[in-house]
Amino acid sequence: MSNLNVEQIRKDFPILQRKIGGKQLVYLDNAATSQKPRSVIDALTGYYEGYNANIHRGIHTLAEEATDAYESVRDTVREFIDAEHSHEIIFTRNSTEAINLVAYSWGNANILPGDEIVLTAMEHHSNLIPWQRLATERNAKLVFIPITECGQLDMEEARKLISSKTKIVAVTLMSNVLGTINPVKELAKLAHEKGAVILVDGAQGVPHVKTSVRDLDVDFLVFSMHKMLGPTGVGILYGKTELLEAMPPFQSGGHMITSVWRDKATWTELPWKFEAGTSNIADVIASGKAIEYLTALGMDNVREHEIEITKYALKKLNELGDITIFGPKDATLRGGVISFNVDAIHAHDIGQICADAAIAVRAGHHCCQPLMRDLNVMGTARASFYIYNTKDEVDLLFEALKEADKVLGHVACR
Ligand code: 7TS
Repeated sequence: MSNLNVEQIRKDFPILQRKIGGKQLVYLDNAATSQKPRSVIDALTGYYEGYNANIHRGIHTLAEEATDAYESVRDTVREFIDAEHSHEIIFTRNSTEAINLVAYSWGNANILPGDEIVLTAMEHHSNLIPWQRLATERNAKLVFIPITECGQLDMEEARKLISSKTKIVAVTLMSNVLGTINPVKELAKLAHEKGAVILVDGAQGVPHVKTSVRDLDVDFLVFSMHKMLGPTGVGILYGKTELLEAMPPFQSGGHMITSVWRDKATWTELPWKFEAGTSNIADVIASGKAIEYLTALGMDNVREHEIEITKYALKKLNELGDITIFGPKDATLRGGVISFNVDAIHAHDIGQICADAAIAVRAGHHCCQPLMRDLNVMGTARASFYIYNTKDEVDLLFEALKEADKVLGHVACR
């Protein structure tokens, strides 16, 4: 048993009381977005009802309160990922925007024709397409670290592919399809040995695995608050000071300048150089509550709970005949994401049958079309867990899949 009191945790999430067609909601789509605790919801209304004002601009009380609340979250984030300085934390809209910021700003300043950008075969489109565009514009080359039969990165290949031509390695901390947790510390070392930098896509990893940018020695880390109990609309870009300082702004306009003339302007310092326009104040403030919630639980406990539930789910789902589960077999090598196909049943049909049982799972390509091609599938069904999920809910998923057998006649039970 993990140290999480799941029964108690569930009481903090109003939506988990929801019934669909008279059945209790079973939410297993956490890799898409997590649910939000009462403290996060209250922080949103607390801001709008109590101190709604634009930040950094006014000297009135509301503006000061809003600015303090917003800026204090920067430090909360800094501490959560063990960054050295809070000016290394940039608020964006989501992980996608954070990656685009780096690909545009760092990429255009550093990538030259013939340079190589090393990605992996398991990247989400968000950590692929910005690099494709950059490579096309700069006449650079994309190189992909392949995946082994066990769904892990082929590190022998990685050692060969990361070379003196490599300028950046951009890799996911955890796959949103396979669940694989990647050895980013080792990849950071390989990149640095060749004079390259590393960007880690933490959209799936950071919500589930304790992450220290200093221990991993990564140059850029991105993640999205909505996948870790926070509201939508807030992404985080962490970057090492010297890299961020050397980078030109991504977007420009109000708030990111010091002096402006008719024909030119000078940029303000970090982190505001990268936060043009009015920020997503309310959602950033509420994001602080999400991090406080996770910190109070303890990220080690979060991980332990997920290993336990993933181990149970892998065992239970394997009791179904004709099921293919993708990714590492060992729950300690993966996060709480299980993609699977049941022979001859379309993933969308599985999703629909689960939905009829009030179970939310996802079906499709999960924004990983190249990986789907490598796996030789059109798509998969996917169940993904978080702190409030229980083994009973896994049992309900199992029952729904058996129901799929009855309805569609293809699942044989061992
Ligand atoms: N990177 C990874 C590994 C992801 O899983 C996702 C979203 C993103 C980046 C993009 O995050 P965003 O917040 O910018 O949208 N993944 C998923 C998913 O698996 N299902 O829905 C969204």
